[in-house]
Amino acid sequence: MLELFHKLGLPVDASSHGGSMDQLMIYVHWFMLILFVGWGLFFVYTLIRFRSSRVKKVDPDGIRSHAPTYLEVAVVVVEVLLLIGFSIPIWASRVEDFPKPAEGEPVTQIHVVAQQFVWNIHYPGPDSIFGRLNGELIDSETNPIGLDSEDPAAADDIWVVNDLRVPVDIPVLVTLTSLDVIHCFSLPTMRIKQDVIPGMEIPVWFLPVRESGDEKWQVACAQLCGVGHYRMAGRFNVVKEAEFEAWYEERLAEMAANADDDW
Ligand SMILES: [Cu+2]
Repeated sequence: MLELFHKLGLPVDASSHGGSMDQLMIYVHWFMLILFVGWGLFFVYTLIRFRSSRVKKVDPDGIRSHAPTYLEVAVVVVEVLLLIGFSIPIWASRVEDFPKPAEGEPVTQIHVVAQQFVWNIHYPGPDSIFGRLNGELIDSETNPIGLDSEDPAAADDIWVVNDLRVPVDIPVLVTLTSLDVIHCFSLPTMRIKQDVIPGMEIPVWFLPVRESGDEKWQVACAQLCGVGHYRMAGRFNVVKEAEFEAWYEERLAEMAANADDDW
């Protein structure tokens, strides 16, 4: 069944929790198919059963059978089952299992600053402390997140634009903020979709369980956020830990070189 959905365009699932969400989606689709076929057949039945050549006189009392009530109750029972039996437990496990970097768990921490029409991504570096951000320092070319280089915690920080990279098999904890309007942080291959609201810091997490390799994965915006919304898409790569660290060092050196140029 899952294969059929993949053929129909469902993205690959490379996260630890994606399987349960896909399963729920498959149940919902089966349910919709049953309802669609059921109501469709009933509609055709009424067209034939109550055609004008057969029913000459309108019956003001209408239907007397209790079958529709029972059917409606059955639909409600299935919907409640999907909600209480599947959706709420999946949501609860997502919320309860939040990674805890404060307790020493290995976690990739990322701060994503959404902006019309790019994803600015801030990594705290080996000290795991995000350097201070100052809105007044924002420069779309040289400092899109307003990182304050005076703060010692900022010394090992890096920022990148539209290039989200994370190591495989380590939980990723993302804090989402917005510079302007409401955006939506969407990682289809991680089954992650979270609105980004100006003035709020919203956490979201996932565990990538396989590398992206040659596949083109995206971080996309799933809210119509302006005229350039269509191009608000970045690359999203899940790589080996060593590969991630090499990339990190490279970017850190590049940023240091750029900072020297400014002097
Ligand atoms: Cu957007």
